[in-house]
Amino acid sequence: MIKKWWKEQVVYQIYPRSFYDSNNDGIGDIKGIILKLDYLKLLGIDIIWISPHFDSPNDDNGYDIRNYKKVMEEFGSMQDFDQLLKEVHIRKMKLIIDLVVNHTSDEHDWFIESKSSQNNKFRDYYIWKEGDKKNPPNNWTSFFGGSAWKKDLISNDYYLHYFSKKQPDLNWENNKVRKEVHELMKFWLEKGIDGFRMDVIPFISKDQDFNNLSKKELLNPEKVYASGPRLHEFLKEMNSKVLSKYDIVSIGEAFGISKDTMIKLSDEREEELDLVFLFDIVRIGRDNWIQNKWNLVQLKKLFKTQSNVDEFHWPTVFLNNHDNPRSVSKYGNDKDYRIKSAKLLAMLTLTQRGTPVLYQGEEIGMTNHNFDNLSQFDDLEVLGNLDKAMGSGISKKDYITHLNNTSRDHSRTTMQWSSGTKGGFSNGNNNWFLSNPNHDRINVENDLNNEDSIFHFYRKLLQIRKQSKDLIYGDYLDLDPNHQNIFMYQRVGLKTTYLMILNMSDSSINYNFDNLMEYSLEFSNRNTKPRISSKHIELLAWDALMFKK
Ligand code: ISL
Ligand code: CA
Repeated sequence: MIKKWWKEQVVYQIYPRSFYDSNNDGIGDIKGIILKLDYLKLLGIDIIWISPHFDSPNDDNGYDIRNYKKVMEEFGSMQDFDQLLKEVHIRKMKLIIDLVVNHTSDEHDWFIESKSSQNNKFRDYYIWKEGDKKNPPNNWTSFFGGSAWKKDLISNDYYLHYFSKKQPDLNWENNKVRKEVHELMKFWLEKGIDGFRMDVIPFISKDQDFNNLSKKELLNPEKVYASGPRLHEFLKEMNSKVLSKYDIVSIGEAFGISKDTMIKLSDEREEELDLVFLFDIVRIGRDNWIQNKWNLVQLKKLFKTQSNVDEFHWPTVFLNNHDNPRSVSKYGNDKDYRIKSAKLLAMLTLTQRGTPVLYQGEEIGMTNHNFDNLSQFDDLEVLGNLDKAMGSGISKKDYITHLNNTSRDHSRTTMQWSSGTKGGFSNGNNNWFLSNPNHDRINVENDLNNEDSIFHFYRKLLQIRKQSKDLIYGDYLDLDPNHQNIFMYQRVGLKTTYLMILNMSDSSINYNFDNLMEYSLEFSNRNTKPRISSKHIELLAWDALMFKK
């Protein structure tokens, strides 16, 4: 096992728009992040990942970039960014940025040129095809609804867009595009950033046959989009020309990839990417906007698969991000056991094998929002998928019920800093998005003042993790993969073995376990000591216990 700084550290994702507004215009900004760095340092964060901070018309909140070398005006200036990087480094933390290069905004200069005529020298920067009579070139679909092709009126050709029509896909077959990407990466690396999170990176290589998808493939087009023939070649090239020249971390958002692709992408010997975000866990039971039932046995299997590839693979561990609902609402019980179950999820995230990635608000147990009408949503995906949802025979009301479990907007409500108006996110009165009204109880101020809070639980666990290489690098062993409610696993290090027992249910359980007497209790989310006999342990609802020997 090769030791690396990014295996030992913990990442915290910031969605800048919703994090903290320093100038009261209702939009979170870079200065706002700077003002909260001490808070993140206190929590024990090492690496901060910010969602896109580049100039953008914000069709998809910054995942549609108009200019890669300019900061989004609402977020501040390049000077503010440089200041952020400096302040992060002063505090001995690291900063990674979002690299969105599968597509640009349709307002990027390259696209404006590209669509201006068929002979333009930027024409080949994007993917243009003639239609098939009156239809688009093929039946590929966009994740935000409808065809993945849009007809352009100037040349009557169609361009490809896997996401919104304002996010045209770049043509990676073109050497010049790849050079531009390498160059813009170097621009930010030369400033001293510490790495990239790479947006939908497996989609960059397109199968040049552009065949229609089968009915089955249409249900999950990401699986096809993520298996382009030149993906590994493009990543190896990027690695040798750019990444390998800096001591940084690369994390690929690996939406749609197969297990084999995952194994190759993040194999240390292949020199492609350091880490990947896999979606099996965070999207367990998901089918578009529908959340189906799932169970703990399935979940445990997914953890086992990603942890036990071999010593050349290092996973990431996360239960939230800006595209998914809040973890305490999905995996915990955000009603009767919000605090306790959020602490259990903290223990799960911070004691698995892999680099933990936390998401803003997770550390105080922020929950899903309760939406009761379509106009309350901001995400373009909600309206984008409306026709398809209606076409599947459900009512608007049902669609909203589903979205209350699945919408990306749950994670985008503004950060809850205090019990004040709008949760202390901004002092203005024109916020870009909602604050969850439960900010009156759930907020950073409360958590900081209470030693028993979710925040302090994360903080203490992060300290424990930092002090033990065995907890970080130890082997992962699921001791009871078939239990329906209990997740019990070991991390077996060179000197110390850790044992975690998590009761992921609302019931108390008298659990049979033989060798507990050999262990001592290291940390837990209980106020009282659990009763342990030579053969049993009494577990209360949502107990999370860490033992060691
Ligand atoms: O909503 C989804 C698919 O229906 C998500 O799973 C998401 O689109 C997918 O994970 C890719 O996400 C990334 O690229 C998108 C952007 O909207 C997301 O915010 C980003 O994380 C396009 O850039
Ligand atoms: Ca602002």
